[in-house]
Amino acid sequence: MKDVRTSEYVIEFARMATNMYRLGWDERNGGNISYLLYEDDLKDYIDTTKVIREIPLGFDAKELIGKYFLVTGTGKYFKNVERDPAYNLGILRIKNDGLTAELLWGFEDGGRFTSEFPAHLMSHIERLKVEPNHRVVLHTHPLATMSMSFIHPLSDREFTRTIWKMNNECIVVFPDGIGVLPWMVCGTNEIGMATAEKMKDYRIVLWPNHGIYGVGTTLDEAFGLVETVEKAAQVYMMIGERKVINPITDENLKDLAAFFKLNYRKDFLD
Ligand code: 2HA
Ligand code: ZN
Repeated sequence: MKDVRTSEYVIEFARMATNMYRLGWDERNGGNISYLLYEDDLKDYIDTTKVIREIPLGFDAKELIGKYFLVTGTGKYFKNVERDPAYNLGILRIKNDGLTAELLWGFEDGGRFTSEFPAHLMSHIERLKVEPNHRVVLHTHPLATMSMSFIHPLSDREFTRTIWKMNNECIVVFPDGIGVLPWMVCGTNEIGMATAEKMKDYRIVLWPNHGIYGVGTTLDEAFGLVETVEKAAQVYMMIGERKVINPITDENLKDLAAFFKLNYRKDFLD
């Protein structure tokens, strides 16, 4: 067996954690990522018959039985993932009872998965229903998006409209818009269920006063969604109270949608 730390997915995952830390998105133990892996990814690296230990999930994930996830650990810092992946990350399989994670690699200090793992798994379940190639759930605390959530109305429509109008690219990258939750206690099954409910329609979910979720078929895609929202939120925060005299209008957005043949949320434009 080859060293898991030399696998393409661990290297890419760890690099992304470093990048997100450097962007200032993941202070201390902020943020978490989970990445759906397949037998084919594991076969050269892990003996999947050897379970290191079992960790209760705290909810029923029967839709994901037998699926493998590479995931960040609770209390672990993004800053440190690349230096020591086997301590900060774990590879888990959802056991055939649907209630337990089987640790196959990592969490070498006896640690466990991120406190947001229920929200991740519930989101994986919903996204797999609409996108069979779905693989990544990413949660992070980007500065401008968080800041904007303190001062902007929190409806899917209003938040999406404003972000769409901060950069022409936004409606092209996420024509499906942004789902916005009310303030909720993080780390609970309740916020997990509310996030997953939004994931039926959206690939981006805002947790006001806290951070954001992005999903994708690849790490790059999930990251790119969050990066694009964050850039638009930076523009919004930089404009501040000043009067916008050259806006992106609803008509402009409709022209973009027509040109790029976007299946966008039509009810979000006037
Ligand atoms: O993992 O970001 O939401 C730490 C968090 C909790
Ligand atoms: Zn968080």
